[in-house]
Parts: sequence; structure tokens; C-alpha cells
Amino acid sequence: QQLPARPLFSDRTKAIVWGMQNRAIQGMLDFDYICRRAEPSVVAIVYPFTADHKQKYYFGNKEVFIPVFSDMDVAMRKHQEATVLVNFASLRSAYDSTMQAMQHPQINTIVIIAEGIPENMTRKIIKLADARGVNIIGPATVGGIKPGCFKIGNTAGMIDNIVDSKLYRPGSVAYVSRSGGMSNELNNILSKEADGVCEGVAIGGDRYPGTTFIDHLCRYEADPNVKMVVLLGEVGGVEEYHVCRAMRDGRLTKPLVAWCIGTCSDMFTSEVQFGHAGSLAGSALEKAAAKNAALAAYGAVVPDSFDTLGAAVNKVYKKLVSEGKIIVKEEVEPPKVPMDYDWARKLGIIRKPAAFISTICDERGQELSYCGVPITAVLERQLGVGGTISLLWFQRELPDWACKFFELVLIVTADHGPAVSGAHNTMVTARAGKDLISSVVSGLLTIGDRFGGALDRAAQDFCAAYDRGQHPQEFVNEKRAKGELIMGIGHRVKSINNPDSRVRELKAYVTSRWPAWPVTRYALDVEAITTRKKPNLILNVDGIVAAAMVDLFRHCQLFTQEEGNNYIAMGSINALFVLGRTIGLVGHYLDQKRLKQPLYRHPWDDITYMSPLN
Ligand code: Q5B
Repeated sequence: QQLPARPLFSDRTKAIVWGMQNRAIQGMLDFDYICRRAEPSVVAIVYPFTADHKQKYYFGNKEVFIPVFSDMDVAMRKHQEATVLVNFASLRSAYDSTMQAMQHPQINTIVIIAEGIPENMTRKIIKLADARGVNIIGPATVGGIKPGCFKIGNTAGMIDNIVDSKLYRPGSVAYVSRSGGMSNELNNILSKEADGVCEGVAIGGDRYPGTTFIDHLCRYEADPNVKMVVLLGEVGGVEEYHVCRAMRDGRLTKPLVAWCIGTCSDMFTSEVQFGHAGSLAGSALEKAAAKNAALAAYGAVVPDSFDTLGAAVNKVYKKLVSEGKIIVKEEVEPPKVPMDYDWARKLGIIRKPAAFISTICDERGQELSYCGVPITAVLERQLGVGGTISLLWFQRELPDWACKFFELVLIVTADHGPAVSGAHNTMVTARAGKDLISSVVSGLLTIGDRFGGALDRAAQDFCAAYDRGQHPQEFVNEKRAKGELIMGIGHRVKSINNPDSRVRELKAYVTSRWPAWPVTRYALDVEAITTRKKPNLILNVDGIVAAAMVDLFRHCQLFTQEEGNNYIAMGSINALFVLGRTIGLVGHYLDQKRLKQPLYRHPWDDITYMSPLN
């Protein structure tokens, strides 16, 4: 391919990037900023796997939005100022996207990053590119860089590396290499041994690169800002001989320092494939040593080894300076790019108070852990739902009898029929066509003092009365005198004549397994008094769980009294009912949906209508 003599990139070059390569794009914008470009070089992103939207980046410390298009044709139409496509498409889609991009005459340069594109496809790309006058850099390349103007994708690495190699302003040396990694090395060498890079391109490691050494060297020849040139070739291929011929014919006249990597291939008894697809010597001519000898023979400065490449560059550079062909310019500090928060934190140079603290679980490592216990251990040790509650709610491993109690509570509170407030609300909501979460939440929101939410206050009241040594009769009298209901006492349908088997089971469990249960005893004494007044004023399910939990906190020897009181005050006992009843509410929701129940409308004859005027 014969490249035009005009430069590929300027400080006004605008590019479209194919692929959601956020880091690479931010890297390009950071480069633009330290080069003092007036505007970011990336104008649009093409990514077929997302809806059109805008993606946020930084230009210096200003936030900018770059539009993302799912359709390349739309991106091209809306951003006709773009002349470059940086194509991060995978090896599977790079061919199609490159061919599509070449249908748009606005695009004059396409950089193909993907490695492993089948060679027959690359050759088709090159054929069309030749016909359309499009410059292809790659495939299998990191790209290239033109200091002060434009950076392709991830070329030259992170911003501190770019600053270190003075890539924010043009130098006098242009280079062309195959390898992207080695081009980074060249950026460094040229900033130390000369006045830095004027332009550098890595043509990529494939056997058929879209553009070759000679294409770029001819461009550099025509560019008055380029005073000397570096060529970093490698074993395999014959591209370097085209360079020799051009030197011989006088088409390349600028001082050229050249080295072909892979001279060590002679030490192997068989042919060795180096890193790139193209780096395999098919004949003696393709060996690095042969190519170095030819380059030297045609006038290139060829060092003894890669180690002395820098010294060779320095020698040529100094000569050009002494001849007045390179005027050393005064260094100007580049603007500072604000460091990314994540990177600064990684380097340990900033600290910030966390917005949240979490002490119950950690999902960041290899394995999720509940309060320090890996999830596999929770399973292996069969800690069960009760053990999981013990870890996640109470941050400690409670004894087996306590964990089993939690499970028992969940079972007995899971449901108490469709007539109770919570289930009723869930069913009405489900029948109004709402989703599972809305329906379940509407049921949960009915939980309160009168229905399923009396546990915490029952625990507080029973234990406070017990602690102050108040006789149960006095406690009942005091409550009556204050006009207060006793939390945990009373039931709409259950009574001493129709006992609540759930309470019976819980009572049996607690009295047989608890090391001590004085508060439960106290609550039962209260029940003995209230049921004398009315048979339905029994210790209800809320009351028995509440009293048992106080005894659990106090006698399992794993909580201080203060910790236990705090857990009650925080609402942890009500939480048991909430969790248990959620199971039933989900059941009621599914039941209504399964039965395809219609919208519920309460019958008029069940409502007494009274006008305030009557
Ligand atoms: N009286 C539970 O009341 C209920 C009294 C009392 C002193 C009391 C009531 C109550 C405290 C809160 C509580 C949890 C509203 C209940 C649950 C889960 C459930 C539900 C289910 C499930 C029932 C009649 C007479 C009046 C009252 C007096 C009533 N309670 N005195 N202390 N605690 N309890 N909630 O039947 O002289 O005639 O004026 O608020 O523990 O929600 O299955 O349904 O699993 O889903 O409507 O089990 O006890 O009685 O209010 O008409 O009162 O008894 O002062 O006396 P009732 P009321 P008087 S378990």
C-alpha cells in the first residue's frame, strides 16, 4: 500500500472507537489533555451490544460525555468529522467492522487491534483499503502515537509513562516497529537519547500488516518535522529489504538507525517462531542477522545489539544537533492530569473515610463468608438457616439449641391462615395485579403491635418488670391502670379453651432446652392472671418468642446484658416474625396467581355507610 505523504494524524484528528474500551478511551483523552489539544480526540464509540447512550469520561478535570452508538453507520453519519477508526473489535468481528467502516469515505485510517484475524481476511481488508485509499495500521497492534497530536488506544501505557517519555510534545525522531511492547521501549529510549518521538507506529506482528515499514518511512521522509528515523524490525519477512532498496534508490535519505530483533534465532538448531505470527524466518534472508547486515550495507546505522541501540541513536542525534539540523527546544511542563481515584488509592497516596461500614459478611475474596465463616464451612458444618441467622444477625455462632429455636420460630410463624392482616393484604394486592415484591411488602407492612409485631415490646416489658422484681399481678394492675395492653398477651381466636399449639410447642422446647428461663416463667405467670379475666388473654406466639429470646440472650453466655438489651431495642426479635411470615406471604401471593384470582372488590353489604350529616 502506498501511503500519502501527508501526516496521518494532527492535533485536530477526530476518531471513532469501536468497542467499550473505557480505559483505552480515557487514556486517549488524558493524552489529548496533556498535549493541550483543544478538544478530545474521541468523538464517538460504536458498540453493537448496547442501546445508544452517552458514556462519561474526563478531559482534564472536566467531565465529558461521548455518545455510544449501536450502529456504526449512525455514528459515522452523526460524526462526519471523524477520520480515524480505532477498531477494538475481537478477531471474530474485526473483519466485518473494518469492511463496514471502509464504506464511509470520511475514514482515512483504520487501526485494527485484534490478534489472530485469519490471513485471507486480512488480505481482503488490505485489498479494499488499497482501492479506497484507506490506511490500515495492524492487525495485532497496539497502534501508534504522534506526540502533541493523537494517541491510538493503549499505546505508550499509563499517563506517568507518557509524561516520563515526554510524549506530550513532539521530538525529532520518528520510528516504526512491529511490536507494540517494543515501541514503548523506543518511546523511552528516544526521550533519553534524543529529544523524543515525533511519531511512532507499530505495524503489528502479523505476516500481512496493513501498512509496512516502508510505507511509514516514506511518510517520515516527507515530513519536515522528522529529522531522523528509527526502524525496529524483527526476524521473519522481507520488509526490511524494501527499506534497503529505498535507501539505495535515494527515496529514503534521512539518517536511519535500524535493528532487527531475533538475532539469537541462529543459536537454535531449528526454526523458532517468536512471539508474533510473522516472526518466523522462512529462509536465510529472513533471519535478523542477514537483515541487519543488509540495512548496514545500504547506509543505516546498525548497532551491535539492541543494548547499544540507544547509544547509536544518541550519536546520530548529537551529530544532527551539532550540524544545526535539530534545534533543541526549551522544555515546557505539561499540564497535570488529575489522578484517578482508584489508582491513587492503589498507590496508597490518598485516604478517604468509607461511606459504609459492614461487619457481617465479605464477598470480596475467593469465597463469600458470613461473619468470618466461609460459606462452604457453613454448609459443611450444617449450620442451617438458624446458624446463618446467628452469624448474620448476632455476629456469633450461637449454640445448637439456639439455632434450632430460630428455625422452629420460622416454621411456626410462617403462616397463620389467609384471614390474618398480612396474608389478607398480600392476597388483595396480588389480585390487583401487582408483582411478588409489592404484594409481599404490602402484607409485611401490616405487621405491628396488634399483629405479629409485639415481640420487641413484649420482651422489653416482661424483662423490665422481672428485673425490678415486680409481682406479675402488680404488672397486670399497673398496665390496666395506665390503660395499656400487655404486649404478647391476647389473641383474636386462640384462648385457653382453644389453645395455640404453636405456643405449646415453643414452650415445650424452651423449658426443656434453655439453661434458665426466668423471664419465660414470668410471662407464663402473667398469662395465668390475664386468662382469669378473659380466656383469650393467653401468652400468644409473639409473647412466648419474646420471653424466650430474653432468656436466650441472658443465659447462653455469649451476650452481655447490655448487648442483649441492645438487640431487643434494635428490633431483632420482631425480625424473627417478619422473616417467618414472609414465607407464608410468598405462599399466599403464589396461591392467588396460581388460582388466577380476579381483582378483589369488597362487597357493599359488608360496609356500613354513614353520612356525618345523618
Ligand atoms: N385485652 C391480639 O385482641 C389482640 C389485652 C387486653 C390486656 C392485652 C390484643 C392485643 C397485645 C398485642 C399483641 C400480637 C389485638 C398478637 C399475632 C400473630 C397471629 C395473629 C393471628 C398470627 C387481640 C378485648 C378485651 C378488652 C381489652 C382486653 C385485649 N388484649 N388486656 N392486655 N394484651 N394484644 N399482639 O381479641 O375490658 O373488654 O375492654 O392487642 O400481643 O398477631 O393469628 O390472628 O400468627 O398471625 O381484638 O397469631 O390482645 O381483643 O382488643 O377487643 O380486647 O381484652 O382491653 O378488655 P382482641 P380486644 P375490655 S399475636
